[in-house]
Amino acid sequence: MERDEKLQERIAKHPCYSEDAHHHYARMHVAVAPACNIQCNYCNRKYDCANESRPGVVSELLTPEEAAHKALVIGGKIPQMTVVGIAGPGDPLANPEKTFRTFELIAAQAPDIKLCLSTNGLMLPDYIDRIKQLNIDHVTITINMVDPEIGALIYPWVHYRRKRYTGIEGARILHERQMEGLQALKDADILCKVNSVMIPGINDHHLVEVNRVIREKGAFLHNIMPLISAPEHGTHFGLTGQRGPTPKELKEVQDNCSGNMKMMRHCRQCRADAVGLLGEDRSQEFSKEKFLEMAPEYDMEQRATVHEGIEKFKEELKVAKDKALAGKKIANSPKVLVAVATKGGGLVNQHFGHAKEFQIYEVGGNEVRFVGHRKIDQYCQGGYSEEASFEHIMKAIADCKAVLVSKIGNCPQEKLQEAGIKTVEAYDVIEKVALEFYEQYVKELGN
Ligand code: CLF
Ligand code: SF4
Repeated sequence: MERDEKLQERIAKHPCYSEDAHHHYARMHVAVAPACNIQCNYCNRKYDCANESRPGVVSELLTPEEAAHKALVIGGKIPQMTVVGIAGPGDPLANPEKTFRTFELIAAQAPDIKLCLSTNGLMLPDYIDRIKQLNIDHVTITINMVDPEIGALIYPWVHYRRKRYTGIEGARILHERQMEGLQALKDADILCKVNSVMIPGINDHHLVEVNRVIREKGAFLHNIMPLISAPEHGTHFGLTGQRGPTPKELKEVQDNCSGNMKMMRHCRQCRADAVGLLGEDRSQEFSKEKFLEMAPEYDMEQRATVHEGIEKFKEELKVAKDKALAGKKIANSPKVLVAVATKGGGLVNQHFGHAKEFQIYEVGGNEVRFVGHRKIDQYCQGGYSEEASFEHIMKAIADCKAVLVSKIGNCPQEKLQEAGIKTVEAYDVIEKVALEFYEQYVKELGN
C-alpha cells in the first residue's frame, strides 16, 4: 500500500484529523485528568482545559473505570463513535496514571476504538514509549509560540520537575519540551496535530512562524483556534480585556498558513466530556448519573456493520460530488461564501430554525471548499426571542451570499432577502446544492 493510502486509512475514521470523516464519525472525551502543570493566561482552572475545550465549561470528573464504562456504553449506543480522547479537564500528562489506565481499560475491551490524547506538551517527551505501546496514534500538542518572549505573555508560570519557573525562563522550558515532544512523535510515527490559540496582538502574526516550525518538525495538521475570552470566565485575558479574533481575522491567518500544510477548519473547541459528531453535543444524555445506570451493549460486529454502511454512503456521496463538480468551470468568477445548515452526512438536511451553527463553504469556479463554521443562536425557540436570535444569525453570516437549508419559514426568508442573502431549500449533497446556487448567482451577476 502506498504511504499516502496508509495515512488516509489511519485518519479515515477520525473526525478531527479528517474533515471528510467529521460529517460521519463521532468522538467522545472522558474527563479523567484534573491536574495541570502550567498556567495559561486564557485559562481559569475552575473550568476545563481551554487548549482543547470551550472556556467556561465544567465537566464531571470520572475515574478510569467509570470512563471505560462510559466509552463502552456510548460505543454501543452510538456505533459511529470511533475515537475516545482525553483532553482534560486539566492536562492529561500531568495525570499520567489516570490517563494511561483509562486508555488501557478501553483498549482491552474495545480494540476498534481509536485513542487520542491532547496535551500542553510539557511532559510529553517522558511518555512517548508508553503512548506508542498503548497504540495511541493521535496526539495533539497546543503550541502557541516558538519564541519564549512571546510565550512569557501567554504563560505566567510552568511547574517542571518540582520547581516553578516564571516569565521567559518558564516559557523557554515549555517551548523546548514541546519541540522535543513533536520530534519524538515524528520519530515514533505517531500522528501529531498542533493546536494554536490565536491571541490578537500577542501571537497572531507569529502563528505563521509557528506553522513553519511545526511543519518542518513533521506535524500532520495545524488547528488555529480563536481565543474565546469573556470577563465572566475569570481568566487573566478575560479580566484584562484581551479580545479574541473575528472570524475574518482567523480565516486570514489560516489562509496565510494553508500554503504550507493542511489546516484544520472544522474544530468546535469541544468540552472535556464531549460526545457526538463535532457539531453536536450529546454530553447531557450521558451525564454520570445517567451512564452509570446504563449497561454497556458494546458489539464490535454491529459496529463494523454500521461503519461499512457509512463507508458505502461516503462512496455514493463522492460519486454525487464528482458528478456535480465535473466540467463546471466558470471562468473569472468571484469566490463567495455560503452558509449551510446540516445535521451531518455531508448533506444540506437541516431546517433553518433548528440550526445551532452554519457550516461555511467557499464557492468559486468549480471548487466548493469548507472553510469553517459559525455558531448561532437557534432561531426556533418556541416563539421566544426570535428577533434577538435573528440579529445574531445575521451578524454571523453577513458575509455570505446564500443560506442552504432543508426548509425555512417565510418570515426569516424575507428578512434574509432584505439583507441581500438568498435562501436555497434543498435536501441533497452540500457541494451539489452550493454549485447549483453559484451557477445561478454568476448568471445573475452577468445580467
Ligand atoms: Fe478530542 Fe482533540 Fe482528539 Fe479530537 S477534539 S482530543 S483531536 S478526539 Fe477535535 Fe474537539 Fe477541536 Fe479537539 S473538535 S477541540 S480538535
Ligand atoms: Fe488550563 Fe489547559 Fe493551560 Fe492547563 S494547559 S492552564 S488546564 S488551558
